[in-house]
Amino acid sequence: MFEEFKWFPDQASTVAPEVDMLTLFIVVVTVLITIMVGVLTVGFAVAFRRKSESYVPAPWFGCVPLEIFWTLIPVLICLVMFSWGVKVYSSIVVPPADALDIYAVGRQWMWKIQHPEGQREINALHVPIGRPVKVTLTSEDVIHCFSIPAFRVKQDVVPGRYTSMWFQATKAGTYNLFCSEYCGTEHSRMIGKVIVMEEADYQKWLSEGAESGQALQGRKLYTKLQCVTCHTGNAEAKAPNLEGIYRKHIPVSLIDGMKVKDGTKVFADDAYIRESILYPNAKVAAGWESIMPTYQGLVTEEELLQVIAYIKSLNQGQTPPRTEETPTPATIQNNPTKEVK
Ligand code: HEC
Ligand SMILES: [Cu+2]
Repeated sequence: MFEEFKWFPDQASTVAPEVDMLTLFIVVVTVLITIMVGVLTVGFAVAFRRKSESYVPAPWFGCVPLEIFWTLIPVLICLVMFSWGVKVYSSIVVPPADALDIYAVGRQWMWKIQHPEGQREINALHVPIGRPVKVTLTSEDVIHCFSIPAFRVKQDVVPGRYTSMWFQATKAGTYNLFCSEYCGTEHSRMIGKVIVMEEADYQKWLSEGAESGQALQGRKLYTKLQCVTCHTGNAEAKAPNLEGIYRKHIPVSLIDGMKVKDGTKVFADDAYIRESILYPNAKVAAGWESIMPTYQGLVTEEELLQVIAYIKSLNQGQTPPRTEETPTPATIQNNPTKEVK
């Protein structure tokens, strides 16, 4: 029964040893201080016990060196914990710029994962060894928490918002992926596996069964959802050109229906693009009418991620022409021999 027992889960990421060292340090210091306080309490109770009915102890008016000693030492210990904690925390929170982008959507009760190359998986996450991986997270329903104990990382997954986490796996193998935020009846079964593979195996896995890239899926949606009728990318367009807007600063005229100062800009990250699609009037791009319809209820969180991946990949001159065929079931039925792109 105890063969499986481990004090700590595997250390399988770059931050795992750092987190463990810090945890160990805090535990050891806490235990030592607890023992010291316990021993002193009992020892003093015995040493300074009331020795007779008439015994009156000598009055004690304090001791400045002692006060300084027992203030400074705990302060120093706390500062060490604090600065060490900040160092470890910041290395966990800030992803390296070259990190691989992976997207995960949580829902009651499963994890749905998309790779930019088009692979999709449920309750499984394949990652290469030795490369930083950033996971952008969102939820379709309630708050979940994406937790990989062997990597010592966990991050809340919140509906209506993108959060992210990153890690770099150091050991090939299969590890647990948990939801660690109570999210309903079957929360305890919201369990997946993280499979860490050698780079070559990972590349092979990526190429197997990927329908088509995430951005390509997004491109299909871009025509299917009629985005292209307004965002044509040319001079007569009724809507801003979306080519190259990702991670640019965009001038806006209205925020939540309120006029803002000329020259106010917002940062076009994933969250901004998601908001532009679901709540087009939340921020209106300067110089444009707010005629964009909301796509709330028409796109799933997964499709949103695909559209965002597409907009991310969209470079100058790449907006598809408005006339491009959109493969809808109707056209396929009517023209069975016609080739659809
Ligand atoms: C009826 C025309 C119309 C349609 C259809 C439309 N949009 Fe828009 N879109 C606009 C207009 C006009 C703006 C600028 C005003 C604003 O920000 O609301 C805009 C703004 C945006 C922005 C912010 C751009 C920026 O420069 O700040 C994004 C992103 C966007 N749309 C994406 C989409 C996507 C994706 C679709 C399809 C799912 C879509 N739009 C469909 C008209 C449209
Ligand atoms: Cu959950």
